[in-house]
Amino acid sequence: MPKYVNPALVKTNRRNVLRGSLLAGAAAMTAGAGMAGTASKRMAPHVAPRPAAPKFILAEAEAQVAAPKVDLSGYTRVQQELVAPPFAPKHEQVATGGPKIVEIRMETREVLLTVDEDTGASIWALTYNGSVPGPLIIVHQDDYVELTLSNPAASQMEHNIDFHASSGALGGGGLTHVYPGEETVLRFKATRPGVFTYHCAPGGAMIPYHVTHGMNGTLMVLPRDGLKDAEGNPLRYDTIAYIGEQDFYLPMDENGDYKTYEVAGEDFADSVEAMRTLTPTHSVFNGSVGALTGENAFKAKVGDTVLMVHNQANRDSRPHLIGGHGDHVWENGKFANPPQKDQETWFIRGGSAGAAMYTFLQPGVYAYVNHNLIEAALLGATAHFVVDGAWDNALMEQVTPPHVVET
Ligand SMILES: [Cu+2]
Repeated sequence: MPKYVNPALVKTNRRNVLRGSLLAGAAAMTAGAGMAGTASKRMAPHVAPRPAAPKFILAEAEAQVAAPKVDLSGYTRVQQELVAPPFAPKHEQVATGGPKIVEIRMETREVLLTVDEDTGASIWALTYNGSVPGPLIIVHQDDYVELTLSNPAASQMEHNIDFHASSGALGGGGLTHVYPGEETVLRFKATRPGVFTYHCAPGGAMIPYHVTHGMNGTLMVLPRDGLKDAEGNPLRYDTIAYIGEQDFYLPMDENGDYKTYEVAGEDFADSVEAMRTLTPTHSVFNGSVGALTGENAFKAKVGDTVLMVHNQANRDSRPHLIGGHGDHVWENGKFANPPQKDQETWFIRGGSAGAAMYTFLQPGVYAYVNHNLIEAALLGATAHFVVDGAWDNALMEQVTPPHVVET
């Protein structure tokens, strides 16, 4: 079976791939940006040859080689151990010392993921480190992110990564195409504070295909002196709730049952047709229905302050915390702008991440939903916070329980 490393390999859909995507050409090319001469010996024999790099990408590669080297000798190197969502890696809210080079490692893993246990809906998810969303990365402004991106030899597909936080080369996408069995290292400076999406972007129809197969995540760049409210006072959180909202477009057969596939990439032709409807079959938090409810619900105590980081790499969303608020909301997710106060529902633009901070005032269960309630209730976009503590009657009290009224 051929690997699906290049859109052109999917015979039935070559036309779709090449039609209607501004980046189709750029994509084909960026695959070739990875340093001519070494590619052929690294490629598995059954993998299609890399397409020739267009002139502008070769020029970009040459420009890098010709550019003066940067002296980073004054920087301390640290390694960040990435953890699976919804958790955040160990980090400082206020940076100590000067800017650092933060080394991280991610693998492009293709994993069979059950999206909904009730229906058996599944997908060969394309992931960073095996999770949907990919891990949350946290650095401070002016740190360097130094990513080693590795594509296991067993993979079916080529992958790369576009960091919205970075500058140049298609967000790094042009410099990080890795075929099965390859790895690459990209370093970029995190010049702007905020929460930013990252995602795979191999080119053409493969861009939405990879993104809607789970290949996206969040990089949080904290201000060096930490978060602040609109007046400039420090804001601190007790925990981070990292929520990646994912729209899936799962192909169905003529009976309306979800189709299954043997390997990653095999669903490409069907997926393109499903994606063209622009109507997701699922819109879930953290990869599957129920990933953040029940036993998987977030836990907190009254008085705890949570920073909810919400990533949506493809499609608009409008999160709302039922029974709570956004005390401070960076709807666009960019911390150089003052947060909005006391929000009820905020808007996450597809292709971005946002952040909202809330201090729990009452115990009980809070539902964090996409307040397109059809998506929350029918498509899966619901998470729960279970909060312990003492009830405050001054804030709410059931004065009279429901009872039958004599008429
Ligand atoms: Cu990918």
